[in-house]
Amino acid sequence: MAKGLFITLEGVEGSGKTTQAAILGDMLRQTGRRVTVTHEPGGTRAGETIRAIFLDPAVSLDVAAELLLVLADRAQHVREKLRPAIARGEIVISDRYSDSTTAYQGYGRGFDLKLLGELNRLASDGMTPDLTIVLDLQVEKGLERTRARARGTGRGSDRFEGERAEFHRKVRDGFLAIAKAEPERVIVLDADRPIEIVSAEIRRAVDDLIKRLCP
Ligand code: Z5A
Repeated sequence: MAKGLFITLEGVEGSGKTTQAAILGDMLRQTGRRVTVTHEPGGTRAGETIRAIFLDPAVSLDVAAELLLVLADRAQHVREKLRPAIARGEIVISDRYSDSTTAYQGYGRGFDLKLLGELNRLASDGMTPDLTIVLDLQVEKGLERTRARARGTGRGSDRFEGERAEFHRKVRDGFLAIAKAEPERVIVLDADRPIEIVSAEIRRAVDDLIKRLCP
């Protein structure tokens, strides 16, 4: 049986994570691998219920409640979906994971990073990605993309779209700091380029990972 792998995509809103997760999933399936593409918050029945509360700007949430919701979502996601898929030898691609908690609730909201490290370990049951790809993009460009999408699809704004640009800049800096601290796990790609160029770079990074971990 092929060895399971865990890949996460991270970055600010509108950086292209969802688009790239789908493309990567399709590319890997074409090579005969079994792939699960999933996301946080969400990815399980409990998670989708948490997501609806979490993203609804009309639901008032204290920042501590916000943090505990993403952790509850992750605890369920890891145990119900991620670990079983990896144990079956699949490649799991998650659109956001623990680094989003560090970036949004730590760098963005100001929770203590050491405390978040402990909480992330509890929620993730110690499950760390084999590879994390941060899609790096200027905050204003990401927000422009999501506003254009909202105009096209009628999709409403969420809890974070209403945050000031300063908040999103801190989040972006958070992702870059995580990448600097863990260069063996995290790579940063410039997301301000055409979709096909970014997906080709992601594919190269994933092929290298597969060669390294599943020779
Ligand atoms: N959150 C948290 O606070 N703590 C946590 O621990 C976790 C999450 C796990 C989830 O929102 C929110 O939860 C998130 C952080 C918080 N909020 N924020 N900010 P979500 O799941 O609804 O949304 P998102 O994760 O932020 O993703 P997004 O807005 O959907 O953006 P994306 O997935 O990165 O991008 P996309 O959907 O692929 O692309 C956006 C648009 O840009 C779309 O129209 C594409 O066609 C277009 N696009 C994509 N790539 C390109 C390129 N290269 N060029 C031009 N246009 C492009």
